[in-house]
Amino acid sequence: MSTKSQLLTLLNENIGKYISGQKAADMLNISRAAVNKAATTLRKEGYPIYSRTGLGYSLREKADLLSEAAISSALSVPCSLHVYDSVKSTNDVAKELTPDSVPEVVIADTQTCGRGRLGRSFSSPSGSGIYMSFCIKPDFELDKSLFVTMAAAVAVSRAIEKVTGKKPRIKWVNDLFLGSRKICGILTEAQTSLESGQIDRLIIGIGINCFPGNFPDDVAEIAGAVSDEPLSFSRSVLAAEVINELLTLLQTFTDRKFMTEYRRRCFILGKEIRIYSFGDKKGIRARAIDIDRDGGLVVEYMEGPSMREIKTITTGEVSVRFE
Ligand code: BT5
Repeated sequence: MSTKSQLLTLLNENIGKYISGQKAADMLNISRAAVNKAATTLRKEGYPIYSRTGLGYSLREKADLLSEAAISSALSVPCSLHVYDSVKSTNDVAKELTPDSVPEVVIADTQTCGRGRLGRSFSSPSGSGIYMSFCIKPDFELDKSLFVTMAAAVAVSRAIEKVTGKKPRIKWVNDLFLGSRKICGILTEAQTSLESGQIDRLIIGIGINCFPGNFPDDVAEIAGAVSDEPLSFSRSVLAAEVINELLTLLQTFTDRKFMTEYRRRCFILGKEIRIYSFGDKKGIRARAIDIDRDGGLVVEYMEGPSMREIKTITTGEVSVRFE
């Protein structure tokens, strides 16, 4: 645990009381300067830490610490948890793990190199989101990987709904929205054995903006949060619910029953969209009609050489205009 998390844990355990800098330093076995630095950083991240000369530091209300203990206590399925303050990318950490009898789950408070698809970056500010990756050893073939992303979208939606009552909507294939704002992205990566066509490991990466975060300008234009009110729910409880929902769903997802819910939550069906093939900036106008058995998006082209033709797309990007 970092000094920052240690101090926050200590203050959380002593809500409303002042702990002197010296006492905190002694208890955490660090210098007073390190305590002061950690308190300043935490305050910048929005934690309500007060300091008074002669009295020390105090936290007025319980802070939302993403902690292994808090996540474990809300889990209802077996898994092996790895919780960090900061990593480059939880997907990269998860790739180094070997799932044995139970899935491995890596969770971080912030990522310094969070990834989206196609080399895009995923902004991962500290104190406001959940960045997590599942490393599982699946017993299905590579062509089911698209379903895994879709199952994850349904599982995260269920978890958010359970914890906050909000109903996220899915934008095919891997984004969750509340209103016109993206609140979650999912990146599934596979390591396969060429001989068998089987997946050795599947890494399912999920990034959720829980509360308003410190985003760069281009991301701030599109990103939203599960709740606009900081600390209105526990990130640890939401992380645990995502684990509960996803690991439960993955036990039966090949029966495709969850697809009915995916379709119901998918807000682009019936809407005019633009389809961007890789590298194409202009896109082509189409209407989203359905999602087929294999997870492909069935569209009717509204312009270009395929105008009025109905086709199924399985990769690429769609955008939709919000009224
Ligand atoms: C995604 O890619 O949305 C997949 C994101 C997966 C992130 C998780 S976090 C845990 C795990 N570890 C990782 O390193 N990754 C996974 P894509 O559909 O390509 O969307 C990327 C685009 O979303 C960017 O180009 C931005 O426009 C936008 N974006 C970036 N950060 C965002 C954020 N925090 N919230 C909403 N939109 C964001």
